[in-house]
Amino acid sequence: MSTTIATSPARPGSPARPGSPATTDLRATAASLVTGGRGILAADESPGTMSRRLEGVGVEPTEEHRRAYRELLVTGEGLAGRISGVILCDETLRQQLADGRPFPRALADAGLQAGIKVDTGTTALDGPDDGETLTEGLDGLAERVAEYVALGATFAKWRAVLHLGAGRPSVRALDANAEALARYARVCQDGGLVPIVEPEVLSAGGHRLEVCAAGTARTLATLGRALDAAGVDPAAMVLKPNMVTSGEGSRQPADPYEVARATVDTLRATMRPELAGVAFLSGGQSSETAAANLAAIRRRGGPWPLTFSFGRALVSPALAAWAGDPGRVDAGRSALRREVDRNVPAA
Ligand code: 5MM
Repeated sequence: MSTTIATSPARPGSPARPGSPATTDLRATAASLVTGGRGILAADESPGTMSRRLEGVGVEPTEEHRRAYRELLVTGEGLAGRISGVILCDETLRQQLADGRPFPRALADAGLQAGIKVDTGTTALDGPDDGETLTEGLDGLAERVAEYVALGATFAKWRAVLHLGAGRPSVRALDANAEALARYARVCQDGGLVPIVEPEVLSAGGHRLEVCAAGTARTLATLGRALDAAGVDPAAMVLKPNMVTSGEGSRQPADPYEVARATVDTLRATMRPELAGVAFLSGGQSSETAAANLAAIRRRGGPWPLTFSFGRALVSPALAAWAGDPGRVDAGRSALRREVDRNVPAA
């Protein structure tokens, strides 16, 4: 099966517009997030999302339960050799572990970097019935970045959401979200945070892999042009894309070989080789499927480190194993460790 990139690429390889003052420190931080086979744990569900997930395992959705769950995630033994950092939301970044240490301090003590989700969520792009969204959060971003740096964060994350379907993603959705992602990335680099740039093409639907490949190619090509125009230093950022898969409702799911070929080919056609790295989201795939697809993507290879920045594929088993029971914290940690190990290549 061949995959056609139905869009003009972002001229990978041609020089970026000069302008970003990204330093060698930022480039080193970006590289450290994605090298050595290590990945990034996405534990940045906003309070509303986290509360729904707690309720899903029968736990009362209080601030203290959200805090205790995140403490479980970041205090497992041996995480530092396997993950480089943890993305937190604003609430968690300001919370403390039971021993009184702020989360960023506890992460640093464990050899892990603290990341912060700085987008403020999605809004309807053209009205409530439109179905497409724009991610917001640029207002006051420079000031918030300065505060997050002071609180100990070294990197940030912003997630744009693109939908597949008739006429989707629309040019308006692509342009608006790419512009916001690029402005976010530039503000972060100017303020001393490595931006993780997350354009997620959702997997909802029963479509074939080629549909996802075409939508992802258009998304990444638009994003690449916006990043260049904003003067973002590609070597001081991490891209967090979806894998190119068939739709989650597809009757004939693409196998890991097909996913890897389409994913890497799409990335190669659209993104600069100077990127610090690519850390994939899991996008609702099962833990097993996400790990198998990532392993195949790594085998295919690219000019960048290829790793994971999974949320659900890493933490769902841990949340279920813990289920709010203080006596099952170790069971939760073991479940997380198992999923992390599944995605870290053998040395
Ligand atoms: C962990 O969930 C993140 C934030 O969710 P909300 O802001 O919607 O509460 C989310 O951005 C996540 O980091 C990415 O979608 C990747 O997660 P998955 O589960 O797809 O790997």
